[in-house]
Amino acid sequence: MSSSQHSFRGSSPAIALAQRRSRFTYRNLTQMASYNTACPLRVVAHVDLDCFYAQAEMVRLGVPEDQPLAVQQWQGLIAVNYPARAYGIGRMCTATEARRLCPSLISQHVATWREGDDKWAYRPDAAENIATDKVSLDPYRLESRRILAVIKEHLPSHLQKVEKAGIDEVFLDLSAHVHAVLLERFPELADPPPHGDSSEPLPMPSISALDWQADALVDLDDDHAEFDDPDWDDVAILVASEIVRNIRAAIREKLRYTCAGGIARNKLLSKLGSAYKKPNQQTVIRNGAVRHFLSGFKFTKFRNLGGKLGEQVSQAFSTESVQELLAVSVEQLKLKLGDDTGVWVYNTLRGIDTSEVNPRTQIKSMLSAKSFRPSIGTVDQARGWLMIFVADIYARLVEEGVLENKRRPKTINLHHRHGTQTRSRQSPIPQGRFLDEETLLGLAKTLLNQIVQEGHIWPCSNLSLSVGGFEDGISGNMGIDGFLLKGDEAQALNIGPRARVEAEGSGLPHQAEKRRRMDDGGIQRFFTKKETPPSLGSSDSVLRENGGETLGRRCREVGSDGNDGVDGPSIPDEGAGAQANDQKTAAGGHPCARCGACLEDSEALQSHQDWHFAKDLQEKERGGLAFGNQTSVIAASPHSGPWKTGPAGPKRPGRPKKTEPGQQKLTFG
Ligand code: DCP
Ligand code: CA
Ligand code: CA
Repeated sequence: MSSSQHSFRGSSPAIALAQRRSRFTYRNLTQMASYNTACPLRVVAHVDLDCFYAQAEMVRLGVPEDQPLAVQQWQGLIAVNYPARAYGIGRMCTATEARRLCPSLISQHVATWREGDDKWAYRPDAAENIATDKVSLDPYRLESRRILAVIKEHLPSHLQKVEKAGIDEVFLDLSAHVHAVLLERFPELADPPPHGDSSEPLPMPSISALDWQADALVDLDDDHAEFDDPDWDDVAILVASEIVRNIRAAIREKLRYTCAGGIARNKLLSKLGSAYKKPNQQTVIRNGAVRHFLSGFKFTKFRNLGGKLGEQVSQAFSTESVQELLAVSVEQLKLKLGDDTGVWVYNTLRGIDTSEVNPRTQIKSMLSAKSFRPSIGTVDQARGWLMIFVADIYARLVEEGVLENKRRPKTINLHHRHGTQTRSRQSPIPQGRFLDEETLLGLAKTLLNQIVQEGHIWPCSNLSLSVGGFEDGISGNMGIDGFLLKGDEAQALNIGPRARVEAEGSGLPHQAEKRRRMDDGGIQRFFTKKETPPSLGSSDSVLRENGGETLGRRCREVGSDGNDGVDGPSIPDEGAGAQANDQKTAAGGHPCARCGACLEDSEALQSHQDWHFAKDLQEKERGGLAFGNQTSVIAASPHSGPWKTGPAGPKRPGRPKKTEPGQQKLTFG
């Protein structure tokens, strides 16, 4: 963006401005450049694609923009475009109901892999072939990457901080970029502070009116007069809003997608902002508007307050209203929720969120899975599925640069479910030699054979294959060492991985440990990376993104318009990934002992637990989890953007301290 593009208008008399002092200091300005999360001039944006899968299909099929279209998976709908929403169609509808509501609806089934075929494809008869097909999200994953690339291209490479927060959304910390633009447009800001004292206030901005163009502007709080001269936080947010508008225009122009944006001072607010006005709009929440903006919400719509924690808070204070809870003192909150949680909730209700935007674009693991209905009963069938899984995973490995030896996984894991028993086998992937599809398939089959040898494994209701432990490959010449297996790899391949079989609810020692750790976990127990299990209608968790079977809707989602709300399930890093064992369960369903989710039937429960299993694998690869050093305004809080800051997340319960090489410990129920 050039400085000539700026959109400030008007100017107050310079003398009047010189007499007024900014609320911000030179230090605050410098903090912007280093992405300091406590900086009061911080600017964060959230960009979320409108009805993403539906748009992807519209673009692919070249259908007119006003054509109602939904994306179907088996008999359910997983994405609905806005013209179709106008007919009352939402994710709650079945394909049949939707067509009744709108006979001209295009109901496009997702692409599938098919038993006996080595490619995913759009198949007209997919909906009737749930037994032989497996959903492929590759088309959406590819579009997601193209969109991310456009976003990155439109930000200066040395001043970007982009967090892919789901298959169709990103957070952008625009602070450093905006800082650079401010210095360019307001050269007075580059002057040294008076007396060299960085705690001196900045001069007021030399403008009196800001042109917000088409942005939806949240009204200011009552005590903020609209005609107040803008201070630097307003100017910063305006610059950020211009950047977001340009990015959205570029996505539209280059790839034909529309998206919504939210611009505010942190992730919490920007995420609420992007969902505020959809489709194809952006919402600005100035600092002076935060209180007004938040007061209309239920706090259960906030990041991290959608789950168990939110439930606990609403029970403790008999309300879900932000407005009502604002009257509660921090002392009362601490009393009912514990010190850390109390302080964290107190801050969150006031729109304070110091979690970082974390560039985390590299894939850590890939999973390909299938729940069988009906179950499968022979080794040949299982092998057939392994071929599909390997083809699915290998195609994604190629995208990741496995052919060029850029990145490659270190481990492969097979997970098998029979009744309530889950078995898994893991082995290293030999490094130092070219990784081809046959090698992977060979490893997968070896793992299957090991499970088969145990006996009593049929019928099988779920199989999943995953690879993980990605490492940057060594390109160029490799010494001979590179072609030799390291000790533990060789050992594991020779001896075969050891594994455990656990029955659900077996009450093994680690469960007790899990409970104990959670009990003393304070607020941390509420924060896991939120990847709503697919059977709860997850939209784009990493697993889903990485190819886990989309299981369609089983439980009611928030909202009835297909938009699952501002705290929707599409935020891998957010939300109270409720996982306490003592979770209350809804009447009549099949409760998950891990997270308390209530599933419709035992099959759904199994699939859901498979999701947990795969998540555990992912987490394991991420290594030990510890809290980042986040500070809150009131007190040090252990909360931070869970996981995202690499080590910023809760200690995962239920993880045995040590596993043998090649051993995968299951942590169901
Ligand atoms: N998704 C899914 N199952 C769900 C929710 C979402 O498969 N229960 C997929 C399809 C969505 C995509 O993830 O297109 C992104 O999810 P969002 O929650 O962002 O919803 P949309 O992008 O579809 O709609 P909106 O315009 O409300 O953001
Ligand atoms: Ca979306
Ligand atoms: Ca989303």
